Amino acid sequence: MSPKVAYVLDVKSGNLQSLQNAIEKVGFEFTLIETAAELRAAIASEACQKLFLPGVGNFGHFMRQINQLELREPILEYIASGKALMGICVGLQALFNNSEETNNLHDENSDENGLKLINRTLKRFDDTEKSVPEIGWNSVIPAPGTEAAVQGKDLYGISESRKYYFVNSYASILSKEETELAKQGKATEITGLKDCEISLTTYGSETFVSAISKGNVFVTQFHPEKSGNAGLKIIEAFLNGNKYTPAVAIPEGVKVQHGFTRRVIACLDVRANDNGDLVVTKGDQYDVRERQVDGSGNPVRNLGKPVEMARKYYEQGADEVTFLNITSFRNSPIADLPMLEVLRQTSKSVFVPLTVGGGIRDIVDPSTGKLVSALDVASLYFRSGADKVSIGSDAVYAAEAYYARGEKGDGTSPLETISKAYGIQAVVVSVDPKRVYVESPEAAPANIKVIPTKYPGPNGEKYVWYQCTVKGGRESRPIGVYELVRAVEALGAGELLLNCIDKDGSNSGYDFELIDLAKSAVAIPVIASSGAGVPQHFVDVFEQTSADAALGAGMFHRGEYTVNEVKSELMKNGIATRNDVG
Ligand code: 1PR
Repeated sequence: MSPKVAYVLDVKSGNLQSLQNAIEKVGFEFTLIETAAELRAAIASEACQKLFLPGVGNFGHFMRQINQLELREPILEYIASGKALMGICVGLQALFNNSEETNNLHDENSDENGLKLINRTLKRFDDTEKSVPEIGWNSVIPAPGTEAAVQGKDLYGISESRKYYFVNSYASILSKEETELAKQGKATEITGLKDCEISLTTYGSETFVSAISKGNVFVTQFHPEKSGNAGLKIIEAFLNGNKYTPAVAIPEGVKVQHGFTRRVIACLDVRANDNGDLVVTKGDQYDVRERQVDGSGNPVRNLGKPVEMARKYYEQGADEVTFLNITSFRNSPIADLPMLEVLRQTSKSVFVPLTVGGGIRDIVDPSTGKLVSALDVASLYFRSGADKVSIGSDAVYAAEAYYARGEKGDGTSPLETISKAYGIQAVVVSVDPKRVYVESPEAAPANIKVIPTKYPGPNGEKYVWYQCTVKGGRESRPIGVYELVRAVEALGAGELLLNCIDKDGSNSGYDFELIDLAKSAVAIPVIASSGAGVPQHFVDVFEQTSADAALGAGMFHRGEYTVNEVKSELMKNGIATRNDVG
């Protein structure tokens, strides 16, 4: 029997915590390989039979890291040895010749070139018709004529009826002619794909290669470690050497909707209560204290324990879980060890993306008096199990500075430093705007985008602009949402979490005018937030806006509805969603 050990190559380009948790969850030990010497020793060792090559972020950076660590040759030697290799995301891309993501696409000697095992170039998705990056859940279908398709089996457990989590702006996109060839069962005739068994995914109008099995190498563009139980099955199948597994039976009456889905996110606002315990809370327009309590003041609303609630929502089918540490603008997150522990515990049992926000900025460590950079704070969150960090207040300051500099970054803001180090897909900007009503567009401050509103203000004002705030809505800033989101996209945000203080906790549905405004400004995905009160609100926001995801808090925390109920309502209304519980 082969030893139950998974080896993982650390190219020092991103965060391996989620993969470690997934490997341990399926009963294998996790062994990190950090140097060329260690990799060569692993090739020689009987104990090493399965190696992961995980990657996130920028292709050029990933390849440069491989070269700097002198790993290029040993990786090729490992593959030549015949032992099994599984690449994930940029770990798939590394097999290709090159990517449009690099600046040196045509330079034969560039240290950003791929391993050239697949003679193709990765291309960027067309962002005129869809959000880029692709962030979310999509189907992975074996190309017609491949062994898995012919046998009706699943390649390493990848099931057509399931969805998998993707985060990518670049992919091995097929041309129209290549897509046609693939449909005719001739995928091996496509340039570079001879000897490959491929699976395909469609995003917008583009079809790309989302998984490849070639000899002892198996690679996926999606993240199995973040794809719930469906993804854990793939990791398990790879580690157990089960190339073809019986196809997952689709229960009677269940209709599989193929394709990209809109996401449903459960959000947990977390803060210390008056006894110092971290609790999940929820406010009305950001006020999280109970009202009209006699005598002893207004305690923080306590809706439950963060780890337990996150697990519950995962089990109910939440596509992502977000924690917002809502008082860390006052406290230092590095002093907030319980929050780090919440992340550590949650990430061991929640295998969908975890985002954490609150207090991501340069700070002074209260225990040592030393400056800790926002990048270090983010790294601490990533090491504790977060997949993305969310920046609120500091992103507003960065956007203001961007305009003050004449629409330029200077590379020093937390938004820029974190997205440079971890990739834009790891950085969400959380926006906390308030409606400001005006009688006419001229009545608003200069250079602020004003829109007509269907919901006039208290004095009948027919126009509105959305003013950004910082410090949990306590301080308004002289910048509008439209201006802010354009700036943060340029500075390296990969996604927007679009709250709305007027709607927060109101149970009256999302603010579509705000969502349309943000979507018109950027190509990155937008998460609608604030105001969800019933499952129908999720249907409405997906039918009436192009929001990529929708987030709910109070309606889930108060136990009024479950995430499954939201998903059922979406399916009833023909909106593609991940139906993947269990
Ligand atoms: O500024 O980088 O330290 O980040 C602070 C983060 O904490 C920001 O993302 C900010 O939105 C959040 N925050 C700060 N104070 C509050 C508060 O409530 N007092 N919560 C707060 C914001 C908004 C949503 C909420 C939705 C959905 N919470 O996350 O969950 O509005 O609620 P609903 O579905 O019940 O309507 P920094």
